[in-house]
Amino acid sequence: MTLYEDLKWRGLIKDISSPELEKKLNEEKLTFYIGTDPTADSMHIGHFSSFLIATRLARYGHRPILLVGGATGLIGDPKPSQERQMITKEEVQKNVEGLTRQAEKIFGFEVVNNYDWTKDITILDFLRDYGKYINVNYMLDKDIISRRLDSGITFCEFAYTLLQGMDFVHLYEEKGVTLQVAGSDQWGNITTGIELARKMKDVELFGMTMPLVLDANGVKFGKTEGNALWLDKEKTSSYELYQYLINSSDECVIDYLKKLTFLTREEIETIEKKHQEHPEERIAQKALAHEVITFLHGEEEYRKAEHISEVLFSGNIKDLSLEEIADGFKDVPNFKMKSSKILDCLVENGIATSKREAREFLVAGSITINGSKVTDENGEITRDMAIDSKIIIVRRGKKKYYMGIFE
Ligand code: 545
Repeated sequence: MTLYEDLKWRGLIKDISSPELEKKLNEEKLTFYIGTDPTADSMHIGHFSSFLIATRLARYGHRPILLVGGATGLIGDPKPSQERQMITKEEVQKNVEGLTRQAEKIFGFEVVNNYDWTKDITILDFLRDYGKYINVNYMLDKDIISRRLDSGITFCEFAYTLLQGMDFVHLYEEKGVTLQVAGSDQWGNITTGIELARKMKDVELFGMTMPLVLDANGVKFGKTEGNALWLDKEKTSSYELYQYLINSSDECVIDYLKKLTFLTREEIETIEKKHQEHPEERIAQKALAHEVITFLHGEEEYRKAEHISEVLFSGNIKDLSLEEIADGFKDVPNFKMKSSKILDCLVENGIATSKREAREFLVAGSITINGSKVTDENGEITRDMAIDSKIIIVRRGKKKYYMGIFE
C-alpha cells in the first residue's frame, strides 16, 4: 500500500489542494508543517490525531516541522461561534514553552515559533507586502469568517488568516516547506497561504486536511464532560486516559484504531474480526489504549494504568501502591481520617446519610474497606488497616469510592 492509500484507508484525508499531491506524497520527499496555537500549555487528545498524521508522513520519509504560534496565539483563530477571549502575552509565552517542550518530547519534531518572524513587521509593511495581495471578498468567502458575519467579528480575528498565510510563505522560503497539514477546521487558513504564495512568489504550495475524529454521537473525540484529556501526564494521568480509551464504543473503536495508532491494516483487520466475534472481551479497546498510551508515555505507564484498572475491578485495593492510588482515585471525594467507629466514619463523611442508613449498607454487605467487605456495625477503622498507614479506601455499592487520609 502506498502512503496515500494508507491515509485514505484510515479515513485521514478530507481536503487536498490538488490531485497532484497523491503522487508527491508517494514519490517525493517533502518538507511540511503543522501549526498549533498556544491557547494552553499542553495539547489534548483531540489534537493528537492531527499530529499523528505528521508522524505518519515523517516515518515515510517526509520532513516535519511543528510551528508553535507565539504570534497567532496573541490574535486568536476565529471560532465559528464567537470571539475568543484574548490571553495575556505572559500566558502566551508560558504556553509556547510548555507546548514546545511537549512537542519535542512526544513527537521529536523540529519546532519553530512564528513570533520570531512576525514581531518586527511594521503595520505599513504588513499592509503593503501582504494585505495588497488578498482581496477582502476572498476572505469573506471563507467558511469560518462568513459564519461570523451575523454575530460579528473584530478586525483582529478577521486578519488572523493572513498571519497563518504569511507563515506558509515564510516557511517555504526559509525551510523549503511546500505542504501544510492540519485538521479540517484549518482549510480556510491553509488556502490563504496557498493563495498568497501563488500571488507573491508564483509558486504552488499544497495543503491537506483530515476530518475531525467524532464519536458515535457526533461529539469530538476526547471531549469528556467538563475536563479535557491532556497529553501531559501530570495533567491527565495514564490511568484516566486508559479509562477514556477502554470505554470507547464498539461502533467507533475500529475507526479510532485506524486514526490514532500505527497498527497496520492487517493488524487492525485481525483485531476487528476477533472484536466482532467477542465484543465483550474488548480486544479492540485494549489495543487502542495500549497503542496510544505507549506512544505518548511509554510501556511502563501503560502497565501501571492497566494494573490500577484491574485492581479496581477486582477490588484488591491493597495491591496498589500509594502512587497508583493517587492516580486511580484522583477525583474521588476524600476526607481526613481519624481512628473511629465505622458507623461514625460513614455518616461523618457523607457516605451514608444517617446511622440507620449506614447500618443498612453494612448489613447488605455493600461497604468494603480497602477491598475487604465489612458487615460489623460495631467495627472500627484504625491506622493499622490503612495502606502504607495512610490511606483508607471505602467503597459503597459497586462504584462509589471515597478516600480517607490519615495525617
Ligand atoms: C497557526 C499558525 C500557522 C499554522 C497553524 C496555526 C494554528 C491553527 C489552529 N490550530 C488548532 C490549535 O488548537 C489549539 C491547540 C492547543 C494546544 O488554531 N490556526 O492550535 C488545531 N491544531 C491541530 C489541528 C486542529 C486545529 O493545533 O490542525 O484541526 C485540531 O485537530 O484546530 O502557521
